[in-house]
Amino acid sequence: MNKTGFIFDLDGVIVDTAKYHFMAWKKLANQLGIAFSETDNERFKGVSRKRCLEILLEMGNIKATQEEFDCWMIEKNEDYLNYIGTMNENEILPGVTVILVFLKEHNFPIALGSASKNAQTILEKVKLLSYFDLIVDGNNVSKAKPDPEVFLMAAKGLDVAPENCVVFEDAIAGIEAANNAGMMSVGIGDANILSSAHRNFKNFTEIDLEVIKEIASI
Ligand code: B16
Ligand code: MG
Repeated sequence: MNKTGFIFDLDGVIVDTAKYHFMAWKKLANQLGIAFSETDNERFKGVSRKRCLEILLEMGNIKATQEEFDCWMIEKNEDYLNYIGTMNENEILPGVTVILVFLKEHNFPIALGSASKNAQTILEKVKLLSYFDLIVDGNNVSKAKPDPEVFLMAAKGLDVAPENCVVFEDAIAGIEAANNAGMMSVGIGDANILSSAHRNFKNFTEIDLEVIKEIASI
């Protein structure tokens, strides 16, 4: 039987980096005189850095020159990298490591499928990099979720057919991307929000190994 490939989103699935993204966007928003709340930050989850800045500037009705835009992108990322500077394995979301250890022990192909350009740095910081056979992130893709590009690239890299891949995602656009790729989508978070997912769990502690075995048909 063909092996199942497991693809993990990063922010909101493996670690909660959204709070650090929020701090960095909030700092820039304050500087530009734009009101920016945690609710506004929800719109930024799973969205590329460039698109996030475009949305922020639209919110503030600010027209930026290309030079300003590039400068604010760099500034936001430098602040973000500062905030995540002290991240360590204590920030891995509950239940994630147990699943990764199990998948690795059973030789399942594992990939990361994230919009972040800082994915590798974060996996290194939380000491999970060695679990991943492949990283597909914001540095590799040209089309953002809900386009299936990121997950199709991961399936190809893992040499697993899309229909044999399972995607763990916390964002609506990510679930749609997985569905568009013809993969099994597993929503991590609020089932009412992630209603288009094939399976839903609040977090990884709800996914016991029996569920993984069932999904992987072992
Ligand atoms: P960066 P994910 C996404 O990660 C975040 O959810 C989103 O808020 C962020 O803007 C995006 O990565 C880009 O991140 O600025 O580090 O390149 O959920 O796709 O893992
Ligand atoms: Mg996410």
